[in-house]
Amino acid sequence: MAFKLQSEIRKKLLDAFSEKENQYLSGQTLADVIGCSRTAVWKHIEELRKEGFELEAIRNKGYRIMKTPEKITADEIRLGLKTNFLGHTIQYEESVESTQKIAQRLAYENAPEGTIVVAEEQLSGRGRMDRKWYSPKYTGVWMSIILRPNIPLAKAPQLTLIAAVAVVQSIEELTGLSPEIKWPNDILINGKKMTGILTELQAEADRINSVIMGIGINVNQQIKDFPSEIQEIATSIAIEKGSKISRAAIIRSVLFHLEKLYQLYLDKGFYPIKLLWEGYAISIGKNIKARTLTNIIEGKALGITDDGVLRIEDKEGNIHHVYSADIEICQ
Ligand code: BT5
Repeated sequence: MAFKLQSEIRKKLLDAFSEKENQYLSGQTLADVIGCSRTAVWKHIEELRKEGFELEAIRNKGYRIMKTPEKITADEIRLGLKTNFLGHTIQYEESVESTQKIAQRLAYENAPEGTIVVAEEQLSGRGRMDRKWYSPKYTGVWMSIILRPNIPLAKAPQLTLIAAVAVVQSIEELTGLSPEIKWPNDILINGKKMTGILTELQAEADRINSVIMGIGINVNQQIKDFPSEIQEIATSIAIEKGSKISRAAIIRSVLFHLEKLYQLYLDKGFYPIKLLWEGYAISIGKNIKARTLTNIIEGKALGITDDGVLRIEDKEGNIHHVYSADIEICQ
């Protein structure tokens, strides 16, 4: 077991467990190793539990680590990362309000394009329109990416679609699952939401200073890990695949695919992305209900325009262009 923790005492404690993998260590042994009382040992054990360690405590035997938290480290992301610039600057955080906030600050402070912020947990993860994004510790990919594309403001929503294609390609490649995209920003498996994307901008007049692309991927949660209000609508890769998967591997893969698609987009425009996107889109050709901020449009989803705008044909044959909405697919 390899552990990397800040505090020296904690490190000693973990080293002791590490040397005696799978064995019980008594409170007294641990107290001797770290040079403090058994009460202090107990406090550290409780802290470890809070961090996600599963520890067994047996009377007259002592403590044993049954499971370590599957933490991500910046080095683990870097190891085997095949990109030219995405993810070359990594800000790794244990617990944050939202990775978007941190990325916004970094972007404002001129962080280079491709900088990513990754957190183990978000206390106020955000969806669109200030909705909540549940981001429990050690279970998902909660990541914000700073981009600085030289494109007009009106084209910014296309970036959400690029990110969606990148995530689908990664999950397909790593797991063999077949995720689908629900316009504009949801990725579903078997009809349940596995990923959400939030694209935010820092802009002046018609000039984009930076784009903060937030990607939340449910990776290793079980159903019970979701709050009850989303248990019916949410899923994770582990639930669908039946086994856990490395979150660092997902991050590397998403960055790899995203960089390729982003370069393609900057070189050739949105059209090649549109073709890829349509291949994964769930709603196209179906009857849908689109709730925009101001009204509800019902009709058949015809596809997206070359700018990434959703086209819906209503019963009367009128074509509506929808820039932002929540989509419900009707049976
Ligand atoms: C989204 O919004 O789907 C965008 C989510 C973006 C999250 C990332 S994580 C990294 C970065 N930092 C942030 O703070 N945010 C970004 P929206 O389409 O508005 O969907 C929000 C809705 O999804 C909620 O109202 C819930 O119904 C549902 N939901 C919340 N948490 C979920 C989860 N973990 N899995 C599936 N569904 C969830």
